[in-house]
Amino acid sequence: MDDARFPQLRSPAADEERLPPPASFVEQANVTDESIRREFEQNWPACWKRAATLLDWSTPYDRVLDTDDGYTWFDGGSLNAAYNCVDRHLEAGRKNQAAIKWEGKLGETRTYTYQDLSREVNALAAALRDLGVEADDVVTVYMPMIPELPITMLACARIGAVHSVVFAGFSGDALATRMENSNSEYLLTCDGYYRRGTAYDLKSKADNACLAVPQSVEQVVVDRLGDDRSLGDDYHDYGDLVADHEGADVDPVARDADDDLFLIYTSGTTGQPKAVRHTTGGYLSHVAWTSHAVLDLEPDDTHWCSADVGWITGHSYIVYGPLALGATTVMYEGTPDHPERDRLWEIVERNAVDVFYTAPTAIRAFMKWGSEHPDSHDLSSLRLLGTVGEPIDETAWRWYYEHIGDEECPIVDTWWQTETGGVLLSTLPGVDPMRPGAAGPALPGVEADVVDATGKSVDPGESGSLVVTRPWPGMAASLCEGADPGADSPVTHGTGGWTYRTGDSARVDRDGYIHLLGREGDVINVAGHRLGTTELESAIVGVDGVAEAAVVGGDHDLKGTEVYAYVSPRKNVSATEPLRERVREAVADAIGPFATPDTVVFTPDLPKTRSGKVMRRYLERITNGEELSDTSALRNPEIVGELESIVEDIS
Ligand code: 6R9
Repeated sequence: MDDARFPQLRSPAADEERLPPPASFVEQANVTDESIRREFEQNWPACWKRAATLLDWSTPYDRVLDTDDGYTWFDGGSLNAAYNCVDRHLEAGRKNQAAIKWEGKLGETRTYTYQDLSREVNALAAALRDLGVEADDVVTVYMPMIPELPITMLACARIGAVHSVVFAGFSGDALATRMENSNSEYLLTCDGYYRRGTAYDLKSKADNACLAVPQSVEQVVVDRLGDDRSLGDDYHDYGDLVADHEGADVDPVARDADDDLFLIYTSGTTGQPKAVRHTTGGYLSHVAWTSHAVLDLEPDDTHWCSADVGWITGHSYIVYGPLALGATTVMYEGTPDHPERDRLWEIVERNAVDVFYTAPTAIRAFMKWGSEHPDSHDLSSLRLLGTVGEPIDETAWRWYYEHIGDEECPIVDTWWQTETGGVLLSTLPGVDPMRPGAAGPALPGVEADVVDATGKSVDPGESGSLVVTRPWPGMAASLCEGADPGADSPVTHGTGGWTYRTGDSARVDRDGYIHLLGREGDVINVAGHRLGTTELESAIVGVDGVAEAAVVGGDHDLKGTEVYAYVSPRKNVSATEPLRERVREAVADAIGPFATPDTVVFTPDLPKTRSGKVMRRYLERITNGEELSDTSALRNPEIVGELESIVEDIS
């Protein structure tokens, strides 16, 4: 992808701008020592012990990084994640401090102190054990944004079980694929959830998934809707299980540093979602350290990351990072514009939120709704703002800085991925100047580069592929699998050194700040959600009457990218509205409604090379109204003009 989509990021003015962090922030920041990068540099990887010291270990580790057999962070050490996120805060005298503040639909709220959280986690952990869950078993969690979701994650962690949270917006089919892949025999879900005041069913999707997988599954269901519907007797009621185990005290199971903490599925370049496995020691250290150094969290803080716990952002910065540090974490159910467009600001004000972390796609929506919504609330509790998930353009950055932060709060534009576990690129808010539109340099201890197709570093200002050239504690354990030469692994370890190909394209400026330009290849990022084009295409070609399909991203003011599906019907099948609807439904069924194509373009043929490869790059240019200068590589160049006029007609 070239960087024409983000012209703001290319302007020389943006490259030179440096906004110092506000002095009032620096005075109190967790990390203010400018020498920190040098220290990490001189003493790498030993400096990462700073991250591990934020945790309590059952057994101290022997070495920070062991490279004898793969990459093991904090080798020899053992710890329990639930102990670190709950028990030790009780021992530190904070049992009455709020751990989770939950904002439900229409003004409904719940607060769990650390003491409450401990009680709930212990009761559920005991119940899971009674159901037969053992250490290393995979427990699938398919829940919306209710407190039972983090409680379940922590209950699993307490007994050493591996949770696999599946975003509640995924379809039953997508849930089944993930449960089958991980051979998970336990599913914790709920009857339904609320969105914009309407109740949605989840239980029947969960039931369909259980029917579709070969293994037999024990289901535990939270009664969220409270409508006393009969759900059948093939499941356990979450409330009853917890009540039956009230007062239980379950010893936290010490896990080796490289034992799995959880699995999470993400879209890759292949048709199948891939399982990303995160470790207990490295992952937890990394998210605790980045919550401390990048989000500047302190135990007394109220932190609000507005993501869904079903994605990695929610795992790391709603649940594990803030709770490991003993802070208060806010979670909310629903949408930012219901009941009113000031919902988020009302929540910030009422909970005196200190740190707010959201996605550029949300900021663009706030901007469109108008500054009167934040302006009508007292947001002076805010100290730091963060963004994650996609590049943030300079206009949205400034709006966020002025209207939400009142020019008093630094913004951290944090770049990372499901595979990285936690933040890898960001300014340190108490140390580095900010540059709107650039994520910033690599964090201390992290080394990143932008390279060309041969792996050579490109000059400042040139775009290329973003690579990370050293391991880091939060790296997924699954990342290095198949790292032997020739295997299709993103990690290579050879004469050229250790390299992880991130799949993003980027540009580095003269100060070493990295400007992200978007995904390379077959992954698109829609409203901060990663979608594999192959996954969508295979759902579409499964529709009766469809011959071929290609999916690309089109520029969108709010979502950043929207999904365009180019579909060619089979011979003698007409391109009708019902077919279009079936295409959309097929994607909603296979993946989830959030992935439904915004636009379905029917075409007699797709642009192809002489060898028959679909040229997605051409389709992307056509979608975005960009010139195609040379179509000589195509077998069917005539289709280009035809598609250009179809696309022009719809936009
Ligand atoms: C945490 C998360 C990862 C992809 C990543 C990149 C994009 C994330 C970004 C960013 C520009 C940022 N991305 N943060 N792009 N600036 N600050 O989002 O994980 O769902 O795995 O997505 O998101 O393209 O490769 P994940």
